[in-house]
This record gives sequence, structure tokens and C-alpha cells, in this order.
Amino acid sequence: MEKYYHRTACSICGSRNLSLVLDLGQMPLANAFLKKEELFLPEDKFPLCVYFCRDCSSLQLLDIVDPEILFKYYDYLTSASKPLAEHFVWMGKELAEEFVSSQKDLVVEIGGNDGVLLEAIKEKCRVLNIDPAENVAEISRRKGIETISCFFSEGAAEKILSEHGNAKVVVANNVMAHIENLKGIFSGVKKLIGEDGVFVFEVHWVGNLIGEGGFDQIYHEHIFYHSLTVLKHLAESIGLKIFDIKIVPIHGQSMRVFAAKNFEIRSSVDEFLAKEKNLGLDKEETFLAFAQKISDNKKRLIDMLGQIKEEGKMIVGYGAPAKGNTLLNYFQIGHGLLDFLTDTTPLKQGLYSPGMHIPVVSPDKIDEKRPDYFLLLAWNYADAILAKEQKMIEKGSKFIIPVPEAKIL
Ligand code: DWN
Repeated sequence: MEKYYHRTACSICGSRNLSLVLDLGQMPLANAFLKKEELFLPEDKFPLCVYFCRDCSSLQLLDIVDPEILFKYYDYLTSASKPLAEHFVWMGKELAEEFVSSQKDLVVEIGGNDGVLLEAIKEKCRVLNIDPAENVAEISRRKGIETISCFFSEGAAEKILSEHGNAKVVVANNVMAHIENLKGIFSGVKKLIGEDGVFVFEVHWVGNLIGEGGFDQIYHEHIFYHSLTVLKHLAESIGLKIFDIKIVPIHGQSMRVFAAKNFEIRSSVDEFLAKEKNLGLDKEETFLAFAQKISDNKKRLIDMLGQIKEEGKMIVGYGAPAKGNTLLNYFQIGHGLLDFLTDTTPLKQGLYSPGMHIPVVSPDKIDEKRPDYFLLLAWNYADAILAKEQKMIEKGSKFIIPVPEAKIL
């Protein structure tokens, strides 16, 4: 199969009435960290262009990279980000409390990564992790969680149903933006949850992307930038109803969406749909205005970093998140500005960032090098990180928040 292909129709509604609202150019894959010996080899880059569908208002990529390339081996571990792990432990316990009534009940997680959520509830019910990344699935299995290393689909759902029975809960966190055939996912889940099960998923909210969040969450893994409005129509098209929604402070702001066949719809749904209408998420010009804000911020951040370097100061990247690579590559921030990136993920340490080839090192290097400034690439965990680095800050180190408008704290 080709490494990627270009769609000409909306993945949600099939319309060809699509408008290019943001072109970030040819970009490397955001999680394709490189070994030293790979630095001088050709590096895959793909068009990173965001389109607005004038018919269903969805925001999406049309250049679809082969999911086997993206997800069969994965550098990203939920457990490497303590605040995220704590969030999913809490989420697992909440869902078990609300929807699980027997140890025989089955909870299936699509894209459960290294098993953080399911591990928190595996004593309360049966659990099953479906994750395509073989290296990560192995970590999940070592936690005693039955893990099938495959892509979820209607076919996979039928196999799970025949071998495990209906699921009381299907969870899918930071997955529903990553899968081209969303109708197939919703249909598979509908089969799996039966008459009285629920589908609960968290996904980054497009209202945050264009507002307080950052454009850096745009990369090839994220085919969609979702609104509730679009998800509601999609779910209803295959016979599921979205009955509740909450905003959670994850990856900026994510939606936690609740869907089922027959649950009573709560007022949160209409309230949120009205909020999206007020934000103009159904208008092309909303996203064109967002694109302009990005180029304004590029100049601001580059000038800021250049000024700091002229003063002879050291700047390092704090965190080596996927989103950080969109920012670094689009803004062309390289080794001349950042000495290195620190990251708590062992799988990333000793590697180099895709595109800009900045070395990724353990956070232990921070004490050794005492940087003057940190470019907070993992800005979505700012509260936890600033609390953790209080001593460093008291000694004079400063943090730079890169998006939506670069600022020194
Ligand atoms: O959809 C996805 C999002 C939800 O998660 C995936 N495609 C990949 C991933 O994106 P990301 O890499 O931008 O996610 P995070 O969770 O924002 O990544 C944070 C990075 O920062 C991790 O590599 C861990 C690191 N980190 C750190 O070095 N020190 C995190 C914390 C909290 C820290 O204190």
C-alpha cells in the first residue's frame, strides 16, 4: 500500500464541497522519533492540510497516512504523563461506579495504550484492551490485562462479541480523531454494547483548538478535529444517541461523550450544541480566522526565542510531545534555538525529534544543565509541571508557553 493517499470527499458525509482552511506544508510524522543513525537517511514527510466540509461542518485531513505506519509501533505511553494517568484512573473508576454492576460485566477499551485505565478497574469487572501497537500491547498484558493487538473494526467487534459477549461499557480515549472509518467504529461499538451498554469516549474539542488550545494538535494521527455537532449526526446515522457530554481539562479541553441506544438524553447535549453554534463552528470563516492567528503567533515566538538567544541564554524544550513536533517543524525551531528536549518517556529518550532532529534526553539533564528558559511543549500539563519545577523557577528558570499566543511566565 502507498504510505498515504489523498481523499477527495469528506470522510464523514461524502461531500466534495470541501475548503482548504490551513496548509502546514510537508511535515514528518509527529511521533516518528529517530535514532542517531537514521538522521542522515531520507525522512518521510506528508502534506498536512486541514479542510472544512461546507456540507457537514467537519474539520479534517484529506491526506491519510497508512495507520499501519502510524500505530503498529508507538512511542507514546499514557503512563509517561502523570496528570494524564491520574485522569484516566479517575475516569475508569467513575465509569465503573456509574455503569458496572457485576464482576461479570465487560469493559472494552479501544486504544487502551499501556492499560492505565483498565488496570484501575480490573478487580471490579472483566476488562479487554484493543490496541494496534504491538510494543504497547505487551506493556498492557504485563499488567494482567487481556490485550488484543489489532485495529478495532466491525469485524473485530463481532469476534469480541462471539468470544466475550456484550460489553457493558466501551471506552475510546483519544482514538475517535485517529480513525478514518468512524462509521465503522460506531457500528462496531453498537454491536458490542447491545441494548443496555454505553459508549464513552474522550476526544480533543475543536472549539479549544481554535480558541485557547493550540494549532500544534494538528498532525497526521489526528484525521479529525471534532465538534459535538458533527459527532451527534454521525452517531445518529448508525442508530446511536449521544445522551451526555462533559468537558474535561485534558489536551487543552476534550469532550467526554456518552452514547448508547436508548439512554435518556440529558440537557448537557443541547446546551453544548448551542455553545458550538455561538462559536461559529459551522462557518468556514471561523477556521480561516484561526489560521491567521497561527502565523501571527509564529513571528511572536520566533522573535522571543531569538531575543533570548542573543542574550546568551540557554533554552530547552520541556516535553517531547507529538504536538511539539508540529510546532517545532512549522515554526522551524531547531537546534540553534533549543539545546535539547527533555521527556519522561523512556522510549523517546536517546532519540531525535522528527524533522528538526533535536536530541531528546531524560529530565535528569535539567539539574545538570540548569537551562535559563523552558519552551513548554507539553503546555497541556502546565499546572502540574510548573508545580513540579517550582524549585527551578525559584532559582530563576523561566517557562515559555508557546500557544495560542507565546508568553513568558
Ligand atoms: O492523540 C494523541 C494525544 C492525545 O497524545 C496521540 N496521538 C499522541 C499523544 O500526543 P502528545 O504526545 O502531544 O500527548 P501529551 O500527553 O501531551 O504528551 C506529553 C509528553 O510530555 C509525553 O511525551 C510525556 C512528556 N512529559 C514530560 O516530559 N514531563 C509529560 C509530563 C506531564 C511531564 O511532566
